Amino acid sequence: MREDVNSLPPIESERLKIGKPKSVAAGITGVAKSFGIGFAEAGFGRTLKTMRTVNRFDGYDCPGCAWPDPDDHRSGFEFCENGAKAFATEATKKRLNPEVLSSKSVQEWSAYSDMELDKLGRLTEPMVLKNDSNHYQRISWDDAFSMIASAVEELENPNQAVLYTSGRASNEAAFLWGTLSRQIGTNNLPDCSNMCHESSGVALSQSIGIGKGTVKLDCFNHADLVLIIGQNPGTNHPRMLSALAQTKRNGGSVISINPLMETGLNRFKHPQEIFRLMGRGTPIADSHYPVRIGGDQALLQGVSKVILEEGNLDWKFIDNHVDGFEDWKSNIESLEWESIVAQSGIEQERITELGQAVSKSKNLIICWAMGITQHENAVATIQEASNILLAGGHFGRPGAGACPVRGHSNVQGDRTVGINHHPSEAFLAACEAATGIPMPRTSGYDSVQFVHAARENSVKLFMALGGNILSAMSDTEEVANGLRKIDLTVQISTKLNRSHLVTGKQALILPCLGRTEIDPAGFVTVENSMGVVHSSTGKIVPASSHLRSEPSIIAGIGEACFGSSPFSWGKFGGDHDRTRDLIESVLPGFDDYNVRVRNKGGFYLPNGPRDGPTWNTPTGKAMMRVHKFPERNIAEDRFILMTLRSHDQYNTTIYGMDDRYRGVYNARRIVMMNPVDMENMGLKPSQCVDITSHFNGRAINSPKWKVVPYQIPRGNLAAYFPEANVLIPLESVAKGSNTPTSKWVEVSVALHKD
Ligand SMILES: Nc1nc2c(c(=O)[nH]1)N[C@H]1C(S)=C(S)[C@@H](COP(=O)(O)OP(=O)(O)OC[C@H]3O[C@@H](n4cnc5c(=O)[nH]c(N)nc54)[C@H](O)[C@@H]3O)O[C@H]1N2
Ligand SMILES: Nc1nc2c(c(=O)[nH]1)N[C@H]1C(S)=C(S)[C@@H](COP(=O)(O)OP(=O)(O)OC[C@H]3O[C@@H](n4cnc5c(=O)[nH]c(N)nc54)[C@H](O)[C@@H]3O)O[C@H]1N2
Ligand SMILES: [Mo]
Repeated sequence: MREDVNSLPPIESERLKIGKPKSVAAGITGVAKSFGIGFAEAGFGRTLKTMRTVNRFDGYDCPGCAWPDPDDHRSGFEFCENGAKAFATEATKKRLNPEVLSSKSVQEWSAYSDMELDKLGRLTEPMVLKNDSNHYQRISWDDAFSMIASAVEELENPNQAVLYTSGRASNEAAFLWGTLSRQIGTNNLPDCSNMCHESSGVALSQSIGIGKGTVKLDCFNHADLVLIIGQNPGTNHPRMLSALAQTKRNGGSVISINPLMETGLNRFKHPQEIFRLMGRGTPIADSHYPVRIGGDQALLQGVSKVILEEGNLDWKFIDNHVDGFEDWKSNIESLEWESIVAQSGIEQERITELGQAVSKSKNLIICWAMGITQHENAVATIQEASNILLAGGHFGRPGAGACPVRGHSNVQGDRTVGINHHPSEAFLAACEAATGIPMPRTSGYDSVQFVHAARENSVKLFMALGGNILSAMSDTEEVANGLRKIDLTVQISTKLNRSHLVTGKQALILPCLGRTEIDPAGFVTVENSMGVVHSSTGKIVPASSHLRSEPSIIAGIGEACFGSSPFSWGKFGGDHDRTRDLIESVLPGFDDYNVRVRNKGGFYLPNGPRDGPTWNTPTGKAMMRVHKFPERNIAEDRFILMTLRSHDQYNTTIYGMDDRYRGVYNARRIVMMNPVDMENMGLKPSQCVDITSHFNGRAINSPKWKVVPYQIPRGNLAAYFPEANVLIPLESVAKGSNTPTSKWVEVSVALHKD
């Protein structure tokens, strides 16, 4: 056992510098940063090539986020500062070759910070960590595949295998991955969306019969009101700011609902419109509602109260398309303003203003992301948002609808093509017919259930198609305990991260091509946040001649495990057209996949509420669902902590130490606190505190966080993940979606004593 491998990043003595939060996003600094990062990591030639081809019709899909590109035209450069960081870290010239990787033990590597691990560069060859060793060593592809085949053979039951997916995997890779899992005999397919937009999928499926958003990019040209709830687009979806600027230019309004006033929502300078960079930028949000963390359900119910009072509802739409209206109405009417105000932290007058704006809107878009989905009451909150959209009839016409803004660039596509721990019978039956493989019918584990199972010794084989489950999941130490009990853990990945160090008894690293790189099997395809399926063609020479594409690695594992009957694995992986033919034969909406995806910009998947509206629900109508407030009793001396992203990270990949827009420099182990709360506790800026989380009688302590005074509601705190994940108890999850409550952690804070 290798318990002495650090599952948490080391606590470094960071020289925190606190500046002023920025009032303008992007602009000239953003452009300079984009090029600077590229040149430093990837060099001049590779940078220009990656920058010229990203998000072009014939180029590759930016691995940064799932925000769509325009349907009909593309500018010379379709990327943002943070997209540039994402492809520069992939196109980097640095290599972590077998000699370097095996020169240190996993214990030694684990003393490196997450940023240092990433900066070691691209993995170049398959590596194995044997159970009698602490050093990775080289292994051939064939031997690696045989090891996996033996592990599969040794399973006492197929549900001891778990196949994780991170949302960057292409449709082709994801479809084959799901097929491999089901041929092993399990639906144990946890994925990053379990920690991300699962709540949106669950909520929207119940309310409107599809677990996806219902708007197109062009809708932002026609909306008269866009609500941005619990999302930080300036950092995480910077290209979205161009769409919002367009809404504004066309006379629409944008309202931000967020405990923090995030940079980019106040002012934004379009980085591609170089001549406008010197101006003051476009103001985006017309107003800002500093809701208390977790107060959105109450706020939306308050908005609903106003809408009902104003009476300006789309009665015809409600009559024709909506069930549950009367129940919703009486629930909302029964709520007291006093508790709405107390829960949301927003005054009644301000909620009334917001409600009136929503009530007047003819074309309303509601956008949201992690500030909503990672709460105990996430599903309820999203359904309140969808009730508001239904009351105004904001479906089935351009300029309006629901817009859950996805994270990973293909997380939506992965789910569409079968990365699902409880797949539908229709999908399984179609897969069975197309592949000849008998499909398992019992539901599998999601990410949280996987960790529980691993801790209970019920997992023998874990394989990950990308990602970093150790650091991305809640309760880091418990995830580590689980991983260590597994016989074999396998990472298919581009870069080393902590999940390669905290491993099972044996571990494999299978290095793969990234998005930016030339794949001899042709282009792959992805689906963006708006349901457009399009191609992605890598353009640069691969980091190493030993790398294989993800589909070819999966086909290699499949063949080693199961040979070529009934499913001829050997035919896949070398020609992605074939995999697309298979997907077409299984899934509705993919007709003529290989032809239509070669059209400029790809094609839209069918979307009932958008195209009809039609509703794939048990009653054939959309459903207004009713919710009470959650019971919450937070002691006086406790805080609610949210964990979020800095401007210099991509999930668990740390690019740099600054959070420029929030004015936090050179440090990540910080906690943002309201200055009045600081004063009450006698805390000074940069002072060190210990944080303890509390849940159902369990306490988890995490030492040494530096305090940053910040405009955040009183009683609320913010810290960065993955560092803060250790504080989030595994049991603290969203009702209905089982998503860790990364934005709601009850904590106490005490001065750190050395
Ligand atoms: N550069 C960059 N881009 C990324 C990523 C990245 O790490 N870096 N990650 C990608 C992924 S996978 C995802 S899912 C997305 C994530 O995109 P976001 O959801 O924007 O990411 P977070 O940093 O988690 O920010 C959540 C926001 O919600 C707010 N918030 C927190 N709690 C509440 C609440 O209770 N109510 C309200 N109204 N707001 C709240 C926070 O203040 C913050 O502004 O970004 C994607 N794009
Ligand atoms: N506390 C807290 N925790 C969170 C969140 C939060 O807001 N707060 N957010 C959650 C969210 S929204 C998400 S989506 C998850 C993210 O969870 P994951 O998707 O598991 O994590 P990432 O950090 O995105 O994974 C990064 C790793 O993917 C690998 N990789 C990169 N590119 C490729 C590729 O092209 N192919 C392959 N095979 N591998 C590649 C690299 O090895 C890299 O180190 O984290 C969740 N965790
Ligand atoms: Mo995400």
